[in-house]
Amino acid sequence: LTVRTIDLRTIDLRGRDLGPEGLRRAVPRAAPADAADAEHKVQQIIDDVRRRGYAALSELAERFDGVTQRDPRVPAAALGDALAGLDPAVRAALEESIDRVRRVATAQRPPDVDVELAAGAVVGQKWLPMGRVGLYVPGGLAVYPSSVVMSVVPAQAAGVGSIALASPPQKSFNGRPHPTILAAAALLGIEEVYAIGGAQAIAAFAYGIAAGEDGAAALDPVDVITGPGNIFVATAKRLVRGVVGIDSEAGPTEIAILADAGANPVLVAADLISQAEHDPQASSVLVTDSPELARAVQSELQIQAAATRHRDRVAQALSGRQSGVVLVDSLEQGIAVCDAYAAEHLEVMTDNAPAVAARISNAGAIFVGSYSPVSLGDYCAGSNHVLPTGGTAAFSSGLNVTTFLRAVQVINYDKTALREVAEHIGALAEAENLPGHADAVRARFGKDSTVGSKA
Ligand code: HSO
Ligand code: ZN
Repeated sequence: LTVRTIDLRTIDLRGRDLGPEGLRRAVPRAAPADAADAEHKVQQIIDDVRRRGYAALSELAERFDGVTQRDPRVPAAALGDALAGLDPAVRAALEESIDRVRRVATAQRPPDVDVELAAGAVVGQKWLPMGRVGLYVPGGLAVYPSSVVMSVVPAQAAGVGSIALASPPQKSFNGRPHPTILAAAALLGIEEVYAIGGAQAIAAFAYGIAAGEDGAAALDPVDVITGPGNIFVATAKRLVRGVVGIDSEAGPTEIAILADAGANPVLVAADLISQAEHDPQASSVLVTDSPELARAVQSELQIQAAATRHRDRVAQALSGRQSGVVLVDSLEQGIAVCDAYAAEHLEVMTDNAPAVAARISNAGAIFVGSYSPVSLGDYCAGSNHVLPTGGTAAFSSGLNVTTFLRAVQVINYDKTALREVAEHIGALAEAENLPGHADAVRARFGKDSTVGSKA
């Protein structure tokens, strides 16, 4: 048993008055990935899939996944078999998770509105589901049936009629996605599942695939693609954005913990490790005004990390430049640091945690108090675990029901109500040198109408 020491760096901001931009530079962050190389390769894959459809997919499955594939569609029987073979304890856990996530997602649905601005002047807004969505579920090391739940349930709660799922073919499972992924899909009633991985899956969803010569049915293009993935998946999503909608980019996972002297170092260390175990690139950040807590957490980390199953991954993640302890003068400054960092997950373990949490502006999700660890949110809280990373929480949201809805405004004025604003329309149309706009209103009030003209 090789015990690697954890080298979690300390960033001491005490006595330093950095503004928001200074703080953004000071917080631990991975070096930005160089996407240029991936971009070229990914564009070639997208073009190839667009041009040659199933033939390209089959070649790419051979090349990247080492499987021979004629039709990537997973047959219904395989989904049924996977569900039948699912460990009952895992099934019960998934069912509880589905139930909780569904209750929250359903409640998230924003109400339609109708505003009567004047007599006979109504503007409404209604939320309509996307017609068809494509959900990507990563394969390889990370087999996350919980992520199937997190992607599918909000789409179902939004009322999306057509949901397709793609996950990489696995050599060890006859070229199908991992059976737990298939079982989770089956549990959720998803029937359209494809064994397609990487950038090729994103291309297939964005552009669709024509029916194959040897009987493979057409894969219809989708309106929105969501789901985490590696650099190739993320790059492909970026390249097809505009053709389809995409969710926010989910990179390596992050946890930040804002804690004061009263926090339990055993719990803080355990939670930092819990997300570090995902990936050597994962980030674990402690923000505290207590040097004593920082010291206690550092020594707890050595003990706990040595005993954890994925100790190598954990040690790498905690020792990387993307992780660290940030020492601050006050809770005030701690909050500013957390906002500058904009963590995917932020735990608040301070005195009066709800009040402190309420003052946080930037985080993908906020976990309040000692009994709301990120692991709870990953599986069973009822919140979603597909969340913005890399600071993007400052401007984007995790998966939720609105990811799969569009707001459509509905305008309904009667003649009197239109006449009331006709003059304003005329004035603005003239100011923008678009007299046809004013004419279109005037036409409604008779041929010689001067409605809307100032004269
Ligand atoms: N913490 C991950 C999600 C996950 N955890 C899946 C366990 N399984 C990113 O939020
Ligand atoms: Zn996790």
